[in-house]
Amino acid sequence: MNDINDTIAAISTPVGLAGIGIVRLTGSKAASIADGIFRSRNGAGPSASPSHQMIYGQVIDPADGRAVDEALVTVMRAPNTYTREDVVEISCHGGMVAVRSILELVIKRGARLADPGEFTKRAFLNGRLNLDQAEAVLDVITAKTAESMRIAGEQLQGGLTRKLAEIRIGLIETSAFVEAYLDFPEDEIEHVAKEDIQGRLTGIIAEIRRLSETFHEARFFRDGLSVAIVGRPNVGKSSLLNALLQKDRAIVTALPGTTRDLIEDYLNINGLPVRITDTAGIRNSEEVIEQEGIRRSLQAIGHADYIIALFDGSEPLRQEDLDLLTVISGKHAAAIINKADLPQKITLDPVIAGGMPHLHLSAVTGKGVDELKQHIFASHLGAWKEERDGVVVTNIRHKLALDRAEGSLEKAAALLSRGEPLELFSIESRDALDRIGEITGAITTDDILDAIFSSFCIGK
Ligand SMILES: Nc1nc2c(ncn2[C@@H]2O[C@H](COP(=O)(O)OP(=O)(O)OP(=O)(O)O)[C@@H](O)[C@H]2O)c(=O)[nH]1
Ligand SMILES: [Mg+2]
Repeated sequence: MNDINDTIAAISTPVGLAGIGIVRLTGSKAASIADGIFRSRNGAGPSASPSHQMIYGQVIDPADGRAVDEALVTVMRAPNTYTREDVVEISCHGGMVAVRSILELVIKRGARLADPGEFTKRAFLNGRLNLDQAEAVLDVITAKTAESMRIAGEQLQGGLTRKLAEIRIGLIETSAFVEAYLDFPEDEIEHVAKEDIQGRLTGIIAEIRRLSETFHEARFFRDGLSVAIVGRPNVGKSSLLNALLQKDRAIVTALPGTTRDLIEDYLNINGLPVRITDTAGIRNSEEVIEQEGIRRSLQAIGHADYIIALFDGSEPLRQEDLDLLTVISGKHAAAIINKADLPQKITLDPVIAGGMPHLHLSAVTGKGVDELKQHIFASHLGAWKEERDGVVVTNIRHKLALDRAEGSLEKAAALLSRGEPLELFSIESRDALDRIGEITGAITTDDILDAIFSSFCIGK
């Protein structure tokens, strides 16, 4: 376990061709470490710099006095910083060399290389962010559409924290009411008191459930919706991928068995990030490479949230098409009939018999492709418009904690209506409070924190 009192450092920008790169330090020695490697134009070291002001100068290798790069250094003193500790940011040239050299220098001067997410972990441990806000930082960084970013941004700004605080206050008030009643257990007020508690509880349960249910749709904005295009060879899967992406992403030829591997890309449908996968055509093949491709296609069917089963409308259904219908039966899928620009020879009965929605389109002319996009969106986010103004839950950890809180309160309500002693009610309501505390990080363990922050990038 790394020491939280260490001063840590990391490259906070991607290492690669870029105008500037930033090496960031946090901890009590941040400014003094920077003093040892930086010479400002006016001679004053970073530790003498006013807080939150940039100073211009050169990064120097103290071993030989050599100038490493020209840089702007900002010292930000605790507590008005991301981590609530002293933070130093060294902005130098981007690319592979400058940032790495500077990182090496600060590490030689006593900084430790930061773990993934360690800056944000400190922001949480030092009370600047709640745990749900800290998690939202990662969601902001990984957001693939403006809508995903908006949702993550609201969570980062404390939208979920405030909603949970409301629920928490409601629960505490109800518990206080119960405690008060326990002190004056007179028979004639019992009936009124119990009804009131019951009413409050029902309201809180409904509120928690509403929040938890937003997860079913909202999660796709965080994790993306994964869609696989599958079908026998030559039906136009790669052509459809290209038409959806509006770019020449996959090789298309008239030869069956063109695509051998999974081809993935992202598509933005009304702000929903959709990871779309083109697959190898499924058929009986003796060829080893193709067999492996087909194995991966079947795997993709297993992993996708939604399956586009593609058929060639210009030909009658073949045995391979019927086999595909069997493979995907019971899965969340749509039958898409391609090549609508050609005379149609397909018989749709076996497709329709499965109860799957079906659409006609042409990957070559593009007719029907927008309708398919809207269909994909609506198939998973049918109710999204009504939801979008309220607080939503996108993280499975939060959803599970809400469900457990709801479960405890359901138990509390049942105890109450069975006329069990109110003391038992208090145990359940306290448990619900703990579950909500797990979301915000009021209650947490090292394991939970490690699991959350290890998925961050280094430098955040
Ligand atoms: N007329 C017409 N031809 C199409 C359409 N979509 C695809 N094709 C043609 O069908 C042939 C096969 O297209 P691909 O996109 O490579 O088919 P695929 O399903 O990816 O095939 P495999 O990778 O072999 O499994 C190509 O000659 C395409 O030009 C369409 O909508 N209309
Ligand atoms: Mg293909």
